[in-house]
Amino acid sequence: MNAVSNVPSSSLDPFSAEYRADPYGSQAELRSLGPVVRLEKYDVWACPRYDEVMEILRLPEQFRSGAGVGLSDLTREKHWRKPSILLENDPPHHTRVRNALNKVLTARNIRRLRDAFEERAVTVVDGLASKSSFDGVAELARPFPLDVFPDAVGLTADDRENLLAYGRMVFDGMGPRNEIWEEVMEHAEEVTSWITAQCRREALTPGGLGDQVYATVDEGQLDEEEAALVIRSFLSAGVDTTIFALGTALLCFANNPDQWDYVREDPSKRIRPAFEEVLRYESPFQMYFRTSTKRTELAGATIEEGDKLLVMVASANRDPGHWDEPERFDASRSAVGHVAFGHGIHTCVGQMIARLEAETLLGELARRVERIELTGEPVWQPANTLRGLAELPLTISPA
Ligand code: OVM
Repeated sequence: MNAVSNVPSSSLDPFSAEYRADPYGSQAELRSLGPVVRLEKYDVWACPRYDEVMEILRLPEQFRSGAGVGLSDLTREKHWRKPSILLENDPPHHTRVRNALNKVLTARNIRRLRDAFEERAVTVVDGLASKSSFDGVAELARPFPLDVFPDAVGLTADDRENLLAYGRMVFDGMGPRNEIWEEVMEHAEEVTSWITAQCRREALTPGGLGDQVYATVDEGQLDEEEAALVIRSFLSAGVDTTIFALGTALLCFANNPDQWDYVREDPSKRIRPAFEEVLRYESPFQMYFRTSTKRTELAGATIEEGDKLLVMVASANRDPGHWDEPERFDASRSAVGHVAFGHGIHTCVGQMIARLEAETLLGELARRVERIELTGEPVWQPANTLRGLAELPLTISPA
């Protein structure tokens, strides 16, 4: 990497406790420095503005994922797990896997999950009726996805806490080897072998999404090993992200009761766009990397082959160069164009499931709960690339 240039640089560490204490302040600082900022500590290029984030995500041949979407270069360093054939892969192999998966995650197929999700949302909200106060993460945001999503995939094992431990390994493992990294990797071996066992065809419920992935093997689109890795991707990407999205959604509405009133006036129409605004305002997957495949210019900076770029999607989602009053949570705005699900060939393949989870759980709450109020300080989970709540003390009043 060429440090001698007019590109601004910063000593800011996006994987530090100081950064996490005020991520949006730090992101604003980076955005004001320039479209591309050299991060001294890691010798990578931070891209905190909307336009460059979009440009990078639109050019997967120039800015590849196959060298890893974390800080380490998988072409040079051994990864803690076998790389994902979706997340950490490039065309043409990525394209074949993605096409097979698109046949499974169709709108029609996902619509079929709705009844089960709705039923579960009713049960979860029923469980709160007798409680004067509760933890919104432990009692709402966490149990709901942890139930409905693995059920949809067809997971038969019941020790599902392993999914939480694994999710943390996957997302925190994209950061540097800091304290968080060391802590979550402590049980990597046991958790990984549990996950691997759950991804076998025999372990999955017939007819579930996982079983349908295996059906593409019978049609010759994937091989057995690829099918197992695709199911591993479901279990990697589909749990923590939705738990964090639902937790921050509750916080957004607790902090903005007028917005909750607005949504409650017409939940069936307003929940979905409101959830997009939650994702814009508090993107669960805040940042990840791409690797340059050749020397190129990006917003005036010379990027060398092999350089890592930090794609700061959460920052892009609050870029005042793109959004009107980005610091305001506004459930009535159109958050279309947010990049919380990414953009381009790697855009979140599970986004329709995430939206269905949000719509069913938040929809049930909107119909039954007049007010969501904080009873204490929310606690953010220390994490390297995700942002979300570990605890959210709440009280609710029935409608
Ligand atoms: C995967 C994977 C893991 C984490 C995140 C993700 C956001 C995908 O294993 O494919 O997408």
